Amino acid sequence: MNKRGIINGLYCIITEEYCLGRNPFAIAVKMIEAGVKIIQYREKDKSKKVRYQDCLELRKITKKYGVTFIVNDDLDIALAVGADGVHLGQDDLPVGAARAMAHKEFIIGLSTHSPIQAKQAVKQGVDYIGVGPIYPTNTKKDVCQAVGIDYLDYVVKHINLPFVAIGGIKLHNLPEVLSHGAKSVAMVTEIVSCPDIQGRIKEIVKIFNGV
Ligand code: TZP
Ligand code: MG
Repeated sequence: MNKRGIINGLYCIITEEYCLGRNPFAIAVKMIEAGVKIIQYREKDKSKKVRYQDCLELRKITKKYGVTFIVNDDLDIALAVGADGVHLGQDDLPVGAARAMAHKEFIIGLSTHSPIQAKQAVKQGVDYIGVGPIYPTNTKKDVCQAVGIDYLDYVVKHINLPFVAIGGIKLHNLPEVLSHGAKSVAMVTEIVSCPDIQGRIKEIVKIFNGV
């Protein structure tokens, strides 16, 4: 797989707790049927064994449809299930250590919350960065304060890396995020907590397309 351009459009993150009691695998299929090309698995409270089993199943589904599959935090699980990449946080395994264990095409993403972290991410050789939280969100329990659109503006202007804007992004503020130069946007609750996942994704895609 060619890593360039992989971070583009809607980046969906699945966390079962926010899925309104629905099966996360069925939700993944709905996302894919609606045209989503990248899915991240993000579970903070499940056991490692369950995370591994979930990821095995999601890898099967995403592979069948040619969808990029990223595992949050767990490099070992990502490698064990043959995921396309891992998304690391500032306190996770350092990027260099992760890179040393991964194959050439493996995608490594890193959450960043400040210009300093973005510049370090460039030096560390990540494939993309997360930029946020742009707006306040309750989805990430250990989250730092919202960094606002100013940090997005900084990244657009100064950082030559693919990036995904994240944090509190909803239908109503998506146009603002896109108008500031984001080409990829990650959402958790706006999608998985919507009763009509496919309808919601269609609305989001319309906004991406400027319709
Ligand atoms: N990283 C920064 S904010 C966030 C993560 C994982 C949570 C985003 O969730 P939501 O529901 O889209 O605000
Ligand atoms: Mg993390």
